[in-house]
Amino acid sequence: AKETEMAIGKITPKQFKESIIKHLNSTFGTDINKASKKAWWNATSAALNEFVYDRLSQTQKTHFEKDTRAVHYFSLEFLMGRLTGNNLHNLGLFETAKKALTELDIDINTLVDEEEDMALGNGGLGRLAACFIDSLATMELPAIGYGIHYEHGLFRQEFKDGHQIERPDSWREYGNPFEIRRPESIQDIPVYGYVETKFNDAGKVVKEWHPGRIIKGVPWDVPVVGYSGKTVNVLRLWESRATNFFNWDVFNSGGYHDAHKENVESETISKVLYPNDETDAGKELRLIQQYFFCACSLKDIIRRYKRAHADDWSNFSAQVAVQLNDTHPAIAIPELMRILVDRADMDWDQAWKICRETFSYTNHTLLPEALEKWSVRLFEKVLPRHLEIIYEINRRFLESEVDAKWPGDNAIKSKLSIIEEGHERMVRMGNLSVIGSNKVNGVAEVHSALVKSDLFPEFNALWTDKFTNVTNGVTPRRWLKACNPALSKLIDKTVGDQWPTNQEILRDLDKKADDAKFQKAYMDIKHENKVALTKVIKELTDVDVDPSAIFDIQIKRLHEYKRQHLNLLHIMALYRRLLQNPTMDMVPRVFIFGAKAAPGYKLAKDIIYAINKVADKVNNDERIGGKLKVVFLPNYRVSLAEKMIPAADVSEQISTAGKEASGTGNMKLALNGAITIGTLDGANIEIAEEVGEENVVIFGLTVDEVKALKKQGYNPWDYYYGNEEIKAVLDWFDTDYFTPGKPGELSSIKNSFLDGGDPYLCLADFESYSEGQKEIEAKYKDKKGWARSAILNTAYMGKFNSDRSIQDYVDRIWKLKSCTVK
Ligand code: 26R
Repeated sequence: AKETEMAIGKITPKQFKESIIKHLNSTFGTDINKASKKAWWNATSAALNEFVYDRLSQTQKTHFEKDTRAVHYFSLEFLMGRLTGNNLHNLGLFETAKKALTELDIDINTLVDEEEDMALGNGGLGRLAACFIDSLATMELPAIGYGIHYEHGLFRQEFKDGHQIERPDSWREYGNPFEIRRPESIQDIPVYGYVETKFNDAGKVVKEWHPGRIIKGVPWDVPVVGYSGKTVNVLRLWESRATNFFNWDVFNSGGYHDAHKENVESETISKVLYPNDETDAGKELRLIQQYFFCACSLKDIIRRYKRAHADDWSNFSAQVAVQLNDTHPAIAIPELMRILVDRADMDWDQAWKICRETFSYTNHTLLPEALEKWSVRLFEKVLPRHLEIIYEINRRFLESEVDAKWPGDNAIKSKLSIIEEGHERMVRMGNLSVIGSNKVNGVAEVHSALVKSDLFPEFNALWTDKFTNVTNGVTPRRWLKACNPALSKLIDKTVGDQWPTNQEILRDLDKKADDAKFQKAYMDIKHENKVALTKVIKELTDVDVDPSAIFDIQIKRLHEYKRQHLNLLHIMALYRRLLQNPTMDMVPRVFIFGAKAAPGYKLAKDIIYAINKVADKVNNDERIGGKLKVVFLPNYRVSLAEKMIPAADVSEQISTAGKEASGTGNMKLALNGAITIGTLDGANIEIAEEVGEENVVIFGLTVDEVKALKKQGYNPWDYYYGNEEIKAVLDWFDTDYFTPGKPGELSSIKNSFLDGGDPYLCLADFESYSEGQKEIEAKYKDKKGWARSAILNTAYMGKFNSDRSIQDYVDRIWKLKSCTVK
């Protein structure tokens, strides 16, 4: 921390305080006597920004002067959360600001709670992008994040009688001090229209796209402050605006409203984040969003490239790496082809070479319903020229590369084709991404292996070197240092304060794993964090929980494959055991959930309702003496995660093996000393390897066992009739026990397990899960053993620092060099 304060120049709490007061007065037109909470937060942010903007310009200047190669991270989602605390920590100014505010009689924790989350993402993929740009800046790597400046981020979740209600998220209502509008870098983006085939002066056939509409893209820059504050990169987010000149005809002929209608439509593009996680709806607006931000970003990149290289394209792929965060930005591939071939008049082969050297693609899911496909009909309407280019990419690929490897094999051709033939012809964005990329990676070892063997086996046979793995990671700055200050201080005291940037150092904590004094200090902090969460639970749900109970936490989007309903089955089984035997020896346990369901995902919403109803009943049942509590915290988001994770004893990572690509919440929880109960899926496998089998609880079918069971024919009824506890619990869903007077309200869940075929094998894994939970309880009863395991989880999580992930991207994919900013 000391070194950091040197880097950004010394500032005393007194000076920081004066700066806050100055901003209250002259930036926000108020004063210390009448300032609102929001004004205090805004003024503090403005004071901190004085350190940010200087470094931002300095970074941009250095990168330009040195003409550095840079990575451009293209993502439809950046789940940033709050920035005030994070930026203060990364600048080494948190303690200074805290003292300054205390002198003004303001509690810094209350102040930072004023900030709305910047929730421009759904879940794992979006939060990963946010951790990655933190690591890129921290590691002093030249990088830009590109995305959309959504007016509304992920919806706000409320519960009404236990049902999820979605409300719009208006995160910018009170302003956002952490972004700068850059109207000088506006881009014009064409959409719709038709393609004309012409001959140019040289008698060559050329294509001219006559767009039906032009949309303006206005960039907003969010500074990304690296830890130590030396490098400040940017996240550039595009807002859509109508171009006014386009419809003067309509306007002048009296169609005032029609002219405005088109404006409204253009401005709709960046209005709202699609709330679907893992199910593709194929909506026109979503395709336009994807194209809009890719086209803006490529123009921005090319403008910057040309400043140094004019019209010489030969260095383009040496200077520019573009990482596609899933297939969502894959339209960037044909867009760059269009720019090179149609606009720069380059020949196809040369353009294609540049494209393939520029792009790489990260796959984040194997679920078939999440693999993006767009109908040819829609493509033709929105992006007619891109469809032609995709056809040409496809024709050349099939006729040369595929035919050379598998001559005359039409079955393979139809499988590898970018176009899926059928009743409605579709464009497969996954195939386009693989064909147009330099490297393709999965996000955990097991997932990357499945990408090769199950998702793209023929592509892997064609280009083995294209496929690689980069296991995900999380930034320890936000997910330990900032969110768990007490534990961070204990770690500083024990192994020194360099761990936030050096993955190896936490390992030294293992020497203290059996030290009674250290164990006590570590577990006292856990207890204090649980006390703090207890207050949050009371505020949000009005439920009283006991901080000495086991806090068992499952936080992630609500999805059948993540199996919150398996957790629920076990809770109901426990409840039933307690009712049958109220004196049963049991360590009190609080099951805590946080999850949003996609608004159109009926069963996911039913599961939320069921958990809330079971919670109502269990929490108010005096017969069980408070041994079991269930709480579902509303509106799970980054800032709530920061309060839950430090307080977790148990981390639920219970997806069906082969379905969770990686998971990243699993890493955050283990880093903060929660013991994982999990399946051998995604990064859980690597977590177990790192922390040691005795410090996690693994249960359930493996990937191979899941495959074998499905192949042999899985019948959930066998488990229903074969296990009286499963039968009793499932039958409970049909009664009105949890929904008095309304039997059948929870039946959809039972049906999903039985008539629905239990696609995610909850019943098959139930017994093993229940045994795993007993093991958790037995471990917890051994206080010393538990403390040791918790400490070793923190100690051995170094691998899952997102700096390590970024280093893997640098070595295996981007070949970037760091650049020191003076
Ligand atoms: C196509 C569209 C509807 C869509 C599909 C899927 C939109 C968003 C998604 C989100 C998916 C791809 C996602 O978030 N995947 C998660 O990525 C994390 C980061 O790699 C993983 O840790 C996690 O396992 C995976 O589910």
